[in-house]
Amino acid sequence: MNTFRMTVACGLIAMLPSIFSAVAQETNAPNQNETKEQRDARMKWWREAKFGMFIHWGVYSVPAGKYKDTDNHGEWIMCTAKIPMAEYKDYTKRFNPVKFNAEAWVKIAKAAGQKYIVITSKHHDGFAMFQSKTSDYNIYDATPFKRDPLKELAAACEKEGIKLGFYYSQAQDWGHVGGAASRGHWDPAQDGDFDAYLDKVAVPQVKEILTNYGQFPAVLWFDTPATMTPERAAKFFPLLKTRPDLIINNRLGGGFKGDTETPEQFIPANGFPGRDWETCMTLNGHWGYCQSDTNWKSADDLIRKLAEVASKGGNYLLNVGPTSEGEIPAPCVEILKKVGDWMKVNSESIYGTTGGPFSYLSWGRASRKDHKLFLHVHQWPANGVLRVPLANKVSNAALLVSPGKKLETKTEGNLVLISVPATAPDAVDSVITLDFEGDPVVPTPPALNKSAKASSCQKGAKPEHALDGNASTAWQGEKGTTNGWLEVDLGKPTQINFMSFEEPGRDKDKRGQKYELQYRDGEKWTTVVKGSSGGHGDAKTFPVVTAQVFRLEIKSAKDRPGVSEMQLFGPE
Ligand code: H79
Repeated sequence: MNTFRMTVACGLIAMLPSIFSAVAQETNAPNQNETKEQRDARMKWWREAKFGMFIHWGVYSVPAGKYKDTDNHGEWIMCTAKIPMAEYKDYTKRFNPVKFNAEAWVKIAKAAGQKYIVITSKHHDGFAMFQSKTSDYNIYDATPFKRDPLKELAAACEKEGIKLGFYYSQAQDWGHVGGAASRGHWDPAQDGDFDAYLDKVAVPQVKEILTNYGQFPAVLWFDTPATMTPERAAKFFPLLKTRPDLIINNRLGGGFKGDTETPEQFIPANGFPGRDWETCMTLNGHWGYCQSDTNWKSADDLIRKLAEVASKGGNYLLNVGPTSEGEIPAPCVEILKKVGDWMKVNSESIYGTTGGPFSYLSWGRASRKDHKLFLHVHQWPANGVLRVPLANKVSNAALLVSPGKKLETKTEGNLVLISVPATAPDAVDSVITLDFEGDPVVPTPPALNKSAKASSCQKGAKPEHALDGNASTAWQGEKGTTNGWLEVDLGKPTQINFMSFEEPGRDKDKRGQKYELQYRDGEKWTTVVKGSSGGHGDAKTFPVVTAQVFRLEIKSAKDRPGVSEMQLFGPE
């Protein structure tokens, strides 16, 4: 049988694009010389944790998304409503979160099955959520609250066995002279020298958050590296090295890769083979509290996303935005509780797992622990037979909820067929465990390394690059083009009901494509499905089409058309 192992090389494409601008200069960087064993030991708790709570809390929770006649802002309100510095600083007087209870928050995370928390210690607005000697623009000195919530959270996390991490906006700071603003300053009070800001505010504050909270932070989460250079990033290195166990994300800038890739608001098509990664997502449409935004994701959706992230080897950092009174909004608590109910029964299929061997399963996802697969069945088979595209010998199959009750299995070609009960134990995600022997052997994706053609081709960006299983190489149309097509010949008529593609990383404002998937139908092209992407590709399921030649037609692209990886699959 034709088999493969995914080798999508270290996918740089999903990082914030500005990271590309600088050449890596890491000689001085933390963890440069650690061995694989040291790294595995340092990353161990994080890799096992899989599920965390992101908390965006700051003085922006006071306006709660409203400014004059607009009500759809979030943690960016100071910038998106162009509020002058002095006026924004006035919100501190009304920031008195007396209902804040660190223990209660930690318990909400714990009940959801989350193993770690990452909270904003300072967001782009420059307001510190901790007692700071560096700047009195902080929750302890500038508000009536006069408490340090990070201290209280650190104590509660320690007590409850939850890891605590700090987000810190190192470059953007709209509340201090010289801080960066990715969309430009709007108040002359912000103008000043960026390096002086780094030396006088960002570096000393990072020192404070790294030294004043006992065993924490376990994670340091930088953001928007826009104006950082290798020299500027290096200003933080000596500090970071004082905490040898610290896990640092990839957003410091200046070419520093950090420990984790951080796709934001999307789950990458194939994860990041060879890299640790964590997708962060909102529970509604905003990170910071926005009173008008009640567009909550359902618990069902979150559970399936958690399974998807786990099936691709990542972590899921799910955000809540507490109010200015200090409460996590009630709908969030309710939804998280439902996720927790599922986790109570099924967490073995999440914690400590690695990604599964399949690029696609029509009925769900699969995570893995050594020689055990956890099959996350989202569409329960109506005929009582689950089809698993695996050529290995299988020694046991059972529902996770009834481990002692063996399910009947048989092998048919390259498939394992599992007889399952008539009704799903869980309507959203039922987990079946499957023990197998040897290394997983799965079918080769139909389009992998097949012959490709394209409308035009930028030098060195050949059509085959979109089918080579390597997301760090891409096809791109000629410079100046804003539409085009990529064609693949599968070699024989093949049943297809799913397509996904990823896009090469470029300037974030220039990404996004409108596309149609088509198949050759005699002399003409017939459209299967249409869609649009925002820089991170897209995926679509559709009724089965049997055809040999498929084409992704890019109807319009903000920059030249491009695809770093395209995949087609059919039902098992
Ligand atoms: O902290 C969260 C975001 O505030 C931060 N990263 C996550 C974890 C982030 N900073 N910059 N960006 C994300 C990318 C830029 C987003 C923007 Fe916009 C699009 C800025 C202006 C348009 C979103 C929509 C924010 C304001 C309006």
